[in-house]
Amino acid sequence: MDTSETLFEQAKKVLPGGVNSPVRAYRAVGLTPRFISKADGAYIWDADGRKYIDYVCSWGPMILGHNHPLIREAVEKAVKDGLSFGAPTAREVEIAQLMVEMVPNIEMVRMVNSGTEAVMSALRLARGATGRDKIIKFEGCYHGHSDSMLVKAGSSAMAGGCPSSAGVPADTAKDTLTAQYNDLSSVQQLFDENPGQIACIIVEPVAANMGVVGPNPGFLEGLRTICDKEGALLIFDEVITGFRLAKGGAQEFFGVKADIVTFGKIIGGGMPVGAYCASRALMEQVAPCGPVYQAGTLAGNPVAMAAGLAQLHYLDENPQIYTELQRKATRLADGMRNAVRETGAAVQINQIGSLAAPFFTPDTVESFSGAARSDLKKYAAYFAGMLNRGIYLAPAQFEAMFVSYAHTDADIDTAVEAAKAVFAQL
Ligand code: HOZ
Repeated sequence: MDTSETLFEQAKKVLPGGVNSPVRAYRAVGLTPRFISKADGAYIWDADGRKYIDYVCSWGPMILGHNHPLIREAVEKAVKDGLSFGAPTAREVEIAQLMVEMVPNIEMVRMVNSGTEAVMSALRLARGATGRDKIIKFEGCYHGHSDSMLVKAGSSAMAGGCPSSAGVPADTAKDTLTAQYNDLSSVQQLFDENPGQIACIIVEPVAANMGVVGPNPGFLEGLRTICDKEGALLIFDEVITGFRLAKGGAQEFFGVKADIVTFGKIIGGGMPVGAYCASRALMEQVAPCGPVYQAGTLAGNPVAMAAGLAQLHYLDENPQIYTELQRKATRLADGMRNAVRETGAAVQINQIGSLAAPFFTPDTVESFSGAARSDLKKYAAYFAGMLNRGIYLAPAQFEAMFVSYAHTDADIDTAVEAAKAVFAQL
């Protein structure tokens, strides 16, 4: 039988680095990646037959846990009617209506196939609507792999040593200005230096691709004020926070209005889906209503829509999920903080809603520079220790831990106990 080791050897011959997405290669932690054979609820199994408690949750979308019966049944039913039509379907209308109802400040939705595509299209819309070329992003925030977003990016781009990717034309990169997360003066300075030229600010409302760093009080509100004053648009990239922090995502959680919101895999229940959403006035700038072109055969794919609808309906109808997610993640973070105190390890635990991350530094982490000070060797040791104890985590520091509705208190306590044992050895 193939093991993770033998599969990785074969994979390296036909896939760059043996993977289809860099962080999965485990280079940041110096191990052989676990090849996954199945997942159910809060658990994931590797090709070697080992079972883990999963705190990656497919990087967020499995908010109800893996293999949820309602989503699986919706997919099975949809598959019987055909896999792809490249034509409108009733389900697209239903999911858009549901999203408009659940998410504040959006009136229209355009479905795409991933968060990367959603962001790329949202930026085009912002540029088309304002007639301006420059955009502001934050160092260490990650918005997928489109050219203009691979400038000082977080996540695996940062962990892999290429936050500003080769292959991005200098002419493209020059229009991406970078500010510091949680530092409004760095944003205002860019507007002052580029008067009337900045189309939008794009931000992860909770920076969850540099570990997890929440917005300081007033930061998101300040971005809103600056955008209003400067005639720029505010884009919330809610690929991670959307439908996770609250039904209405970060806009609802923090009470700050965005002009354009992007979503990713969570609205497909884990299937490849993304969307960008805004007011009618903005969205009617998009073709075929307006001059901003964007298209895709697989956009609104019927099977993906069925999965997404099942997940979003469930979230909509069961608002207690958000209270429970908050409670479980707080239990996890508080438990890990106790483990830090008891072991005397120099570790910070950040948590916002059902997102959490440890940083291996004695100082509190409220910024990209703070996150970047985390000891990456210690993260690698922590990762290996946790994996050996049956806890499946993101194989790089600059990612988040995701808690799902399927995690039980016992699952959380097992992770806390594992962390305590690992912290004691750091
Ligand atoms: N860097 C991505 C998550 N933030 C990785 C996703 C993947 O490899 O699947």
